Amino acid sequence: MTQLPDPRTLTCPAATGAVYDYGAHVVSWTPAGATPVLWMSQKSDFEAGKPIRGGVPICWPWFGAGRTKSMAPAHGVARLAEWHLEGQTHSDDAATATYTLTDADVPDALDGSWKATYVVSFGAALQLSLTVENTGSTEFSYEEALHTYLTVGDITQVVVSGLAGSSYLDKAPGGADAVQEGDLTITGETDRVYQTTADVTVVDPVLGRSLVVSTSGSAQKVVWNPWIAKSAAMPDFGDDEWKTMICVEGANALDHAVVLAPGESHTLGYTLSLGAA
Ligand code: TA6
Repeated sequence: MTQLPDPRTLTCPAATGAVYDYGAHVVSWTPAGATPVLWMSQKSDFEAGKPIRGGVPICWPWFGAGRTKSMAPAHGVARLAEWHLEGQTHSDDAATATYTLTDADVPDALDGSWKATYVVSFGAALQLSLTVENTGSTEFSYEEALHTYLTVGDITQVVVSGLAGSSYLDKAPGGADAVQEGDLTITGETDRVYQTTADVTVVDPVLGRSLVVSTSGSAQKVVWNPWIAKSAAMPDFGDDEWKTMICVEGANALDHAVVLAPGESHTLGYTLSLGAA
């Protein structure tokens, strides 16, 4: 397998970040004066053809095994493709990179002609924007998620707020779909697709910070922690790494897949920022 070249590092007075052209995969973001915010497995692969276990995988044009529950590779092809760097900008407030990918690059992604544009902005907040345009003459639909891995001090002490009252699909073994009552705490394998557009806050008393996830053009938030057994079953995930991570994703999946008529486009926006301690 081919080891990836080093990621691009983007720096400005407000933050530093790193992103691979492969998958347009953001692998780190550190606001000025803070500790790194994105989580990365110490056992992740960094090889063409394999997913990177951490940072912000782009899940597109399907989520998980897709609506048929038989799609492969998991979470689609965008995170395994070589995106094209179209440009970079630097200012005091943010360093940005703009990537594109088209049907010419990944012809088997979906039936149709399309162009994806992904803008990454490393500043006091991490701002991500995934726009897909239907450049063809036939309608198509797709699922998507920005599958962000967050570093926490101790998952058993984390409180996730902002989900109260939202219904969720529970994908964990033995899970039952329900409505979230109050804040969410993680006490086992947690794999939930919440129907909500609200901000979600991860309160981390150990690191003394909170992380706020805001989205636009996203019908769902996905919250995932693999806990003990699933962590042990993943070769690119350390057995004890579940203790210091949580995924809070912005998504449009399942019955909230995006449908684009010819000429239409859709943007999924994801903003991660440091909140109060
Ligand atoms: O977003 C949560 C999830 O769908 C989990 O079910 C788990 O499979 C996770 O994504 C990781 O997926 P990956 O394909 O990166 O191993």
